[in-house]
Amino acid sequence: GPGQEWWRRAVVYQVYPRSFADSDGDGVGDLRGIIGRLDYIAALGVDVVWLSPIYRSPQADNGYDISDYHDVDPTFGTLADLDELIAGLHARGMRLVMDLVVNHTSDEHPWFAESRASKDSPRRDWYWWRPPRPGCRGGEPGAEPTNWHGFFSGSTWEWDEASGEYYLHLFDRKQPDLNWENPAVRRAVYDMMRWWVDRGVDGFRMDVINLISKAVRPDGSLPDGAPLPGPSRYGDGSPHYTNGPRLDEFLHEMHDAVLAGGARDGAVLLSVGETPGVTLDQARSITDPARRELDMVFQFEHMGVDHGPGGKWQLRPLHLPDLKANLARWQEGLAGAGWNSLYWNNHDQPRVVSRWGDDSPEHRVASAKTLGTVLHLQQGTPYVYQGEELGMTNVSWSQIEDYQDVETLNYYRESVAGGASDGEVMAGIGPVSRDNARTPMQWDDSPQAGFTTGTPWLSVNPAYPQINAAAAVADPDSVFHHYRRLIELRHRLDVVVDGRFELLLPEHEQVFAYTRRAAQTLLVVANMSSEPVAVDLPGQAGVLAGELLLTTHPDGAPADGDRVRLAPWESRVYLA
Ligand code: ISL
Repeated sequence: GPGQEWWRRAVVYQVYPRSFADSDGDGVGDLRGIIGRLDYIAALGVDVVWLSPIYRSPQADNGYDISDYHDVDPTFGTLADLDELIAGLHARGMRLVMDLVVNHTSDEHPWFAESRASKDSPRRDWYWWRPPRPGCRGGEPGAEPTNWHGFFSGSTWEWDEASGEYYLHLFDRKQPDLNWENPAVRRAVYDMMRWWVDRGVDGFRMDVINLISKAVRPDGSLPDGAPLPGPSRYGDGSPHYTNGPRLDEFLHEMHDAVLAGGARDGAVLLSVGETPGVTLDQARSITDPARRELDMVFQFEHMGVDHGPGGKWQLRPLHLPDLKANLARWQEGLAGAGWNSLYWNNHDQPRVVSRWGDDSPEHRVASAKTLGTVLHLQQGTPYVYQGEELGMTNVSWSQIEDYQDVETLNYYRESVAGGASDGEVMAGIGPVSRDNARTPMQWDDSPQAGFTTGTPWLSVNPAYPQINAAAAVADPDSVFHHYRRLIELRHRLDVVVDGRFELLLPEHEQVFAYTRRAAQTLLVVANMSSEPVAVDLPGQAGVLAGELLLTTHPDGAPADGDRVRLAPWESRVYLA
């Protein structure tokens, strides 16, 4: 019944197929590569695999630009391979969540080709076509229908000379936005989703799903955004397309049309919306079971706590109290109301051990484990991104030629064209580029980390001789086995699923400590720094005298009353 859904106790593992395992030596990961590694994934103990897009695609954004929703891209394999992957997961008691990218398609999708063909095309209205700004000539700078700056730099509008109008693309020009105002578009999406459910998928991760409703005016026009700081000629359009006026309505409709039907085996489906810019109130409304929209969302506030004034390209050192305050706010804000998803990493974020841990040889393992501990024992559904369970690190290449990611390349081009030096721009890109997450999975210490027998599409991180799956699986003290134990705790203990979260020592700059309370009490205390620390946890002497369930440092000093001494990056979990 409601409140008892399987995903409340589940842990999800994200596979980015291009970078996971290459079975045929072409340098790009594929479905047969994943099939060959299912026992590895199962050994971690996860319940679900979320597969980043494998649909047919020109790969302008590594598959987040789809040209056929009903087929597998030949780079990754065939529909038969996908069926085999689903069967292989199900046989091991795991489920498959597909990435659903329906804010936009590829410009090579037949829907868009038809839409673009002429102003009178029956599919014209499936996308956002608008004339140039009044008094302007189409194609000239400033003639765009709105001043919006795109996620991947430049304008969100592309001029189409042939039909004399612009089309909207919040991301790359090869990713035109679908017009969700048109009911035929929505029906086509729901039909496609049901087709995948019938094939055996168990849920959907919905790409930028809170961008599907745009704040269109009755006359069809879209509002300009406030000017961006600096010399940019663009504005911030995000208030006009983020969490738009019809978002709840569309999600509810999708729920009734697809999600309510459940999976092929009769279980409930898992739905998680990727929602950049979502507020706690909106997330509460989207994930409130009574509203029947989505099970959970990926919020982004905690990913922004170390952004500088220039945004994601200007990372600053983390101020721990900011991160704790943010996560605690979401823990409390969704408790008993909606549901949290818990993540440090995905294919868009730098590696957390390099970002908020300490990736030096001395502290890498302990800091990766401790980051896992403080995240996994919160309330919600944890997501592990491939390689996170090994403590994989950033690459931070210094030359733009080493990078492949469209967001990184466009940002570089736009910044250098605007007068910034190569050095300045590269200093921003190194620690944050999405390619940090996309270097090939490190399987063993053989050439190319065992990812491919050919030349990998993106260079392997040179750290692979030390950091790889074979070494981690063989070492009982590895990050891998620590993650496995964390996952086991969630499966075993109701308090991890249901316990009420309370943050301790909110202002402490080194220690992350919290309790979870239900019939039992769980206490997590973690040193999030590379210096030793001693703290008092007033009122916690009882649970500190309880069972030490999990620790990064088995030789650590026992708690003394409510006082705890922790080595650098030491974390402990107590149960009473
Ligand atoms: O990378 C980001 C945060 O650092 C975001 O700007 C990101 O582009 C945004 O969260 C949306 O991401 C999703 O949609 C994109 C795709 O490129 C990403 O890989 C995907 O996760 C467009 O489909």
